[in-house]
Amino acid sequence: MASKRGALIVLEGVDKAGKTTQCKRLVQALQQSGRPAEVMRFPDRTTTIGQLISSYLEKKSDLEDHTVHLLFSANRWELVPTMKKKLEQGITLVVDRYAFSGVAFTSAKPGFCLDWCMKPDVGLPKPDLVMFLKLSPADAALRGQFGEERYETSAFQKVVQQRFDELMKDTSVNWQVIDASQNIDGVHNNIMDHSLNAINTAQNLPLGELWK
Ligand code: FDM
Repeated sequence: MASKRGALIVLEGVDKAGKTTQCKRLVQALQQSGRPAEVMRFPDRTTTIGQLISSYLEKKSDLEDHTVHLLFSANRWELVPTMKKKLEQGITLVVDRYAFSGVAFTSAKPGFCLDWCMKPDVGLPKPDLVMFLKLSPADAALRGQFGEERYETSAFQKVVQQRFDELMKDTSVNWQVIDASQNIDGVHNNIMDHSLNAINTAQNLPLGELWK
């Protein structure tokens, strides 16, 4: 009998919602309970494509808006063979941002629609669970200043949130909204509950294809 596959779990959310902290906490908790798990993040800045993206985000280079959108997508596609292999080996992947950030951020720019932005990511491995860490702009402001990278302004993040709201209407994706204004442990417990459910369900199902 083939061994059971791992689950593909994605964390999304606006800046300052605590995605990166919660991804690490989740992977640690899964490992401690005897479930193989690894963290991944997009953009993956370590690849050649990732380095182009990183330099763009750090404002060290400029790239045309369509071009950078396609690079973000290519950065996911180049990791797909690795992701599939790990999932087949029974490893649960906890992913910090995925195609949903890709669509929300580019479509927040003038002249871009959701539909065009989604196209390059159609057919990517479909997450078994996408948790959206929701934080009001007021609570985000209490957590300190935005950083220096591109997109880190409250006006842009507001439009990004609206685009995420549009994406969350899609019932073909298993969206769960998490109240990120709770303390770190409270958020973690919520995330752990949803993840254990997803892991149990996913092990008996084939991996899906996103937006197909
Ligand atoms: N981002 C992230 C995009 O614009 N498109 C994408 O496809 C992805 C995955 O890059 F501002 C944006 C979102 C964020 C930045 O920041 C990455 P972090 O701090 O590395 O998550």
